[in-house]
Amino acid sequence: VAGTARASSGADRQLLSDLEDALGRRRVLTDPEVCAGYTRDWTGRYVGSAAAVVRPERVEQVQAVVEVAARHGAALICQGGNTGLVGGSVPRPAGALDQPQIVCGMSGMCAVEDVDPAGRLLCAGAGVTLSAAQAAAGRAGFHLGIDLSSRGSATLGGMAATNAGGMQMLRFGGMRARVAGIEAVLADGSIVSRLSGLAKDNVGWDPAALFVGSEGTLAVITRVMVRLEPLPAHRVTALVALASVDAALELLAGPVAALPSLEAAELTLEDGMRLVAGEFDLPPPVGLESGAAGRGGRAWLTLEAAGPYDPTAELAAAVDHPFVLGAAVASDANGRARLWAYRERHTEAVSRLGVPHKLDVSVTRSRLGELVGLLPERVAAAAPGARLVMWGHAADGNVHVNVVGPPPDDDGVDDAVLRLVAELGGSISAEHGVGVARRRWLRLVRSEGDLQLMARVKAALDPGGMLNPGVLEPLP
Ligand code: 2HG
Ligand code: ZN
Repeated sequence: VAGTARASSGADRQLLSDLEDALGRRRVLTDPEVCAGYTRDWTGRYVGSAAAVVRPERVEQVQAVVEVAARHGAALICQGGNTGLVGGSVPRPAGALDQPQIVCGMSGMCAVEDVDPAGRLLCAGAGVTLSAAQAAAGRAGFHLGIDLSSRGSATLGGMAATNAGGMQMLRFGGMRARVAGIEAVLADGSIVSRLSGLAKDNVGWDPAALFVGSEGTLAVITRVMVRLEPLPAHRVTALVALASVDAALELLAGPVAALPSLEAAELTLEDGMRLVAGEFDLPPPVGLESGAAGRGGRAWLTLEAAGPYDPTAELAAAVDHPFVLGAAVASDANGRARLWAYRERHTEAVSRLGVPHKLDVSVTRSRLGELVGLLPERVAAAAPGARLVMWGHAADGNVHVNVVGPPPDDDGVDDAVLRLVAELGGSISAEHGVGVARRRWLRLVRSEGDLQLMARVKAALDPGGMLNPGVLEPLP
């Protein structure tokens, strides 16, 4: 039964008792109701089956789990906040693998261990949530330079494993740029640790470069060291309404891109804004009823600027443009949160419509307008009558394409969207990773040589195929 511990066979019972011996009973969960929270993903599209969920609190306990898993030929699926959207942090469905599966929940490794103001570094257990890390950094006068709507649950380990991007990527980069060091347990139980905090250390390979973005397939990340940025004295958010996506992109490519203080530039569209406002009883966003809407409806940019001086005037000047239908501006925390809600609550709003097909794609900035323009007809052709909601990190050329309507296991619309993106020279995964969801399309954007390289590194580090089997592997 999906989501249920399946301690049916003698081998499984032995696995459980070995895990309990290694970790203590309270760190090994088998109750089906408790396990269900770990075996089902946030969207409900991916549901798997696990023999047990384990919750280590120290790196030695992670080593013990790895050792037991290796002895039993079990698969180990690491999970942070379970906010991933590609099915990579929940087990595979019952019967999909011929190994028992163990979910390794990392939220017990939840200590922020060090904040170093001089070195501008924060070191924490892999299970520390982004918001806990943000709070610890904030108390010392810093921020992490990375922010996601799922900050309350997403963990630093999960964000590193998936190379998360988010809303401030245009200014500070994604996790690959933010991670300064890492500790991880390999499939043979050995520990790799590169947490010296040295700004310069050029002795050979960088394990962080290998493990960030490896989606739990090469090692279990147990500690993460991230870079910090000084908290800006001023921060201002603007929600700017425009007559069309083309107008929004024109504004973004011109005066907005030139703003030295810009930290976020997010695009939302009329259908999504109406949906969010309706689902959460928010007042209509600025500009919803103003002016005439262009092809594809109105569009909004959520812009954020920050710095040592007040950037309000330069932001206002940048959006003083005939295309702008209206703008709302806030610089206090509550006012800013109210403006951000229209953007941040898209994921939640779409989920209320049903189980969405989620495509997280990117193209170069110069082709973003073309992509957003073509998507409605391609989606309508592949899935007549389906509802398409799009939004994204416009400055990164990243669009989140959500389609509600087709059954979860019908991937015709996924195929149509990803083929369009590949035609435009884009990527089938901008920031959510590959997981199991994008396996089928890896060959659209990676050569045989690339895939061989990945397979060889995987075989060298995880010869028994223990770590997140299936994830990041192309379908035959
Ligand atoms: C966002 O930017 C997240 O809102 C989630 O990456 C995207 O739900 C999605 O499709
Ligand atoms: Zn995103």
